[in-house]
Amino acid sequence: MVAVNEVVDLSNEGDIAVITINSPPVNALSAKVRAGLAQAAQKAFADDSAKAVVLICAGRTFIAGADIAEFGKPMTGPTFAEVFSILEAAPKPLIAAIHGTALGGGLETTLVCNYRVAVPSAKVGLPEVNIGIIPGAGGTQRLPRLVGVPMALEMITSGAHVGAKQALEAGLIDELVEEGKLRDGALAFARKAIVENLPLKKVRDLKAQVDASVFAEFRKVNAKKFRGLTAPEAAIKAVEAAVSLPFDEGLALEEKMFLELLTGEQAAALRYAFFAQREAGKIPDVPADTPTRPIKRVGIVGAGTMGGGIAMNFLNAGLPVTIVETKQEFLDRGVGVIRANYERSAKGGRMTLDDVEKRMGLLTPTLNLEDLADADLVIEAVFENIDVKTELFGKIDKIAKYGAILASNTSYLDLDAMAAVTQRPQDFIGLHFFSPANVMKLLEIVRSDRTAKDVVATAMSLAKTIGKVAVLVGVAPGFVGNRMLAARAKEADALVLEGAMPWQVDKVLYDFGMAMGHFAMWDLAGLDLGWDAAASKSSTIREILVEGGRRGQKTGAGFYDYDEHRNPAPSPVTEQIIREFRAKRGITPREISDEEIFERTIYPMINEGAKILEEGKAIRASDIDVVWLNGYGWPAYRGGPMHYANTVGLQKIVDRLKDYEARLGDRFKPAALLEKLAKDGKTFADL
Ligand code: T1G
Repeated sequence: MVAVNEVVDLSNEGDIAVITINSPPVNALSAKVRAGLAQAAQKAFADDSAKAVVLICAGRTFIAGADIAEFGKPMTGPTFAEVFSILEAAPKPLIAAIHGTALGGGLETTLVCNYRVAVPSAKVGLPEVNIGIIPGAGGTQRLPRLVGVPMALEMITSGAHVGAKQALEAGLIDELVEEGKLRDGALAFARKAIVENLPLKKVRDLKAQVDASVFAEFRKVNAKKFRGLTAPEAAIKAVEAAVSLPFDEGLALEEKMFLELLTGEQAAALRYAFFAQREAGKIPDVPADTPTRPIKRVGIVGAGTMGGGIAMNFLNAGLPVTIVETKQEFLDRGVGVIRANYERSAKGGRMTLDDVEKRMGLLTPTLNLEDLADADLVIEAVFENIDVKTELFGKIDKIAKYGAILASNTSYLDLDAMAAVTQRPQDFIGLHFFSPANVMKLLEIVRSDRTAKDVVATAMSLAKTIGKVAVLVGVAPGFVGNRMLAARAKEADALVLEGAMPWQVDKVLYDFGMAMGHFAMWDLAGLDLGWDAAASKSSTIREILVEGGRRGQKTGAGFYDYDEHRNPAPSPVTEQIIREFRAKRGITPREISDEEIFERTIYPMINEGAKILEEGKAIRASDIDVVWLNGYGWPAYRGGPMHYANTVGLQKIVDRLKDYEARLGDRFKPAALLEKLAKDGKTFADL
């Protein structure tokens, strides 16, 4: 075995040369790896004793792409094109041996090899659009030639990972080898290539043919999904070139578009979001090796919408769940909803009926709180009322075993008050799921001053187990997401009073890229969320709507009117209610510009984010962005509210807030941290 450089080595197994890349954590195609790979290949190709060459990676995965950390910096080392032209000119069979995830430049590397073998657990993909770019090393030209245009379009514009079995069926992989025996399997394939003198197949020599109408149809079908994004359209154009242009011209067009996107704002924002999500998992005072508590059985109190959704996360992860309700009818309804959700997934082919029964088999419904005595984690998801919750935790504290973690799913109530009624505040934490809890990725993990570090570590790792993006936040009303949402809500309501219509406000947010406008979001969540009929006195427009039976999408009417397909339309009824509401309060409506709507709904959120950082209720600004990207439909290509503020410039935001403060009051007063950063010419990224 010869070390070509620190991350690539070359060895010989009889008459087969083996190039091994070993560059943790994911063998990214960094400058060092590119240089080592080029040198190793040239050596192996020049070695007459080697009749074939296997390219394999050490560690947990094959090359998972270019090194994203190198983007935005001057490129060093050989280019992808230089390395790939060496590999593609292999004078003897070159076989890529794939395990883990061959992604982006990693999959492109295999496409310049003659053959690809993989273990069944491997996945392949071209996820570049997820970071605002397109494959830049031939993927848009070679993949359509190998798997056909429809599949290539789907893979490149979705960034989805494809399993090895499906890749084999598509001709992307030539052979599946035994799980855990990749090296042996690859060597056996190489030996077969030598013995059977298999041809030196080059993907670039294949033809990509398709009817041009496929592209028009693809654009039409995905228009909504690609809204606001620049990379998917560039990817479609590149694949079109794979059909219409000679290979090298298509490659040149791909590279041109790749470089344009790479230096663009969307790519910068999406790259930021990529690393921000990974950074969120790191807690400065809770080292990665902090021992965690074993979670083998979960207890959930409350089988309503949230309780049921939360339970599904653990059932999906194979963890047994005991779910408690106060009445049999509530329990039956809750369990029924869980089963119906699973059966719908099975009907959609996303799981088998056997999977449904396996998951339901892990669920133990009960009316008996004592049945939680052996749970390692108990999560309450009952009615949002502090008295109800503290009384419940008083009971759970007496039942739950020593070392069990007690958690509340509250979305804004005082966690410390709940922990204080137990003898074990150190075992108490907030697990704030988002509705629908089995779908939404975000999990706000709320740490109180008394929460033990191993409880924090356990919650953070459990979030990974159930496929959530976890963000650790401090105890404050509304934590991070809802607290900032409240700042936006205050202005959205004020703007409607002053003269705007809900659909005007929503259009501004939607055009900015939000998944949904503010009032449309309320209609989805239900205008009666937290509404108390007894206390309702027509004191807000929302109360009047609910009193009139307009509770949102579920009643076909809320701020908007909805057709049978739940498509929203501005409502003359709501408009009339708003006009009367203003008149009753002597408010003369005024024309409000979209720009004012934008600034007054977004800048106070950013200002609230700065206050959250000042108070230490979030570890870093990028955590706040991860909350908004994964829980509140903030457009990923804008990186999140704090990143967006950096792109606008903090001084401009301070100036605009001060202008509104002078006109509308001190609720717009810039946070001290925001003012200081602006004055120092800094951004939230400098914190
Ligand atoms: N570059 C640099 N660092 C990377 C990386 C990459 N491509 N992928 C992962 N990391 C780091 C990550 O930041 C983390 O670091 C650690 O590895 C573990 O990652 C020419 C231009 C591979 C499926 O988009 O999707 O190729 O936080 O926590 O959950 O066309 O990482 O520990 O310090 O995510 O097991 C295309 C991106 C690049 C794949 C593993 N490739 N990576 O997931 O671990 S563009 C991608 C992933 C490209 C070419 C173009 C995932 C993963 P740290 P992790 P994981």
